[in-house]
Amino acid sequence: MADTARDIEPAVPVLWLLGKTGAGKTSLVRALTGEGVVGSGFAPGTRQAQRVDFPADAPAVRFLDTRGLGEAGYDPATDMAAAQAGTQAVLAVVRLDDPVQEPVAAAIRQVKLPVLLVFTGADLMASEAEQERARARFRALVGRDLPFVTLAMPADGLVTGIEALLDALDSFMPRAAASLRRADEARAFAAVRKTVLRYAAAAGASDIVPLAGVATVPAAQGAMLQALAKHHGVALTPARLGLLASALGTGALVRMGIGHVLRQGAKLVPFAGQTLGAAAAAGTSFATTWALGRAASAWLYGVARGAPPDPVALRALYDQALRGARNGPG
Ligand SMILES: Nc1nc2c(ncn2[C@@H]2O[C@H](COP(=O)(O)OP(=O)(O)O)[C@@H](O)[C@H]2O)c(=O)[nH]1
Ligand SMILES: [Mg+2]
Repeated sequence: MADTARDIEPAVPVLWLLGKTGAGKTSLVRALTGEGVVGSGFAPGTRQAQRVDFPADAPAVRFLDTRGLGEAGYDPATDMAAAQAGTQAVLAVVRLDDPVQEPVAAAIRQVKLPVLLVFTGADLMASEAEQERARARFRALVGRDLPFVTLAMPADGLVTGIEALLDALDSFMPRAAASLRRADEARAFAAVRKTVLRYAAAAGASDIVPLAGVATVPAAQGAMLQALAKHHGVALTPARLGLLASALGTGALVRMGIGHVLRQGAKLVPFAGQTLGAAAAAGTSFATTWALGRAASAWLYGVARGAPPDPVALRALYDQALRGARNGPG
């Protein structure tokens, strides 16, 4: 199944957002990409569908936000045909607390594309049982079972359910899901960026006082990893550190005081020469600590979700962060 999906997924897959005005389509794009203005739905009478490219400058995935279904005097037949022809999958956005769902159900019954039901407004329902009643009602309207996820996207509260959505998307749009997952990871890093900066600055300062550096660079990096692991809810066991070290393969971790932990993993030994060279070439402990923090955050993000990034991607991220740090981290 996944292989077939990969074969038919175009370079820039297009996801069709189908739903009534106010269902949460724009909120969903925002939650997935960080872009879009919530509440800027179509004024009744507006004709065109909106497109959102992500990322805007070099799109990896595109959203087609069609006009809200069920508006008085709007016959969606033409728009539906165009969307059907120009997209590869449908995210049908349905608000759990909206009692009038027939327009969306009718549209879904006609669509000949994979459909993922995205129920929104979970935070507005009194209980899980009430959520399930609303979902069952909608399922009965559509007349068949479809994969679904349930989201809460309060305007100024905690957004939940996005990971389940990305997992569901994996099965029919793996590339789009991967690209959106990277965006989610980047936002997760933004939340710990200041922490990483603080530890990198502490490590960098110890370069200026070389004797102190012997103790403080490893201490700063070790403490940083612990802080990041705690943030991601991951227990930093020696086995996991060994995995991170071998995934990075750069030696970033060799500079850490917990080297004895790492040396237990024989895998690290062959990297040692190359590693120390790389660390020296990087110039400052600031840069290597920053890069370690960036890569470790991505790695912990993946570990927390049962899917650590592959070593090639992780190393690319580390190198990129290292280059960035030498020019001042962005
Ligand atoms: N509490 C809550 N509000 C939501 C949720 N999803 C969307 N909203 C709000 O509903 C309104 C309409 O959302 P919007 O994304 O613009 O809907 P669209 O017309 O389908 O694009 C906005 O004020 C959103 O903040 C949700 O899951 N929970
Ligand atoms: Mg909208």
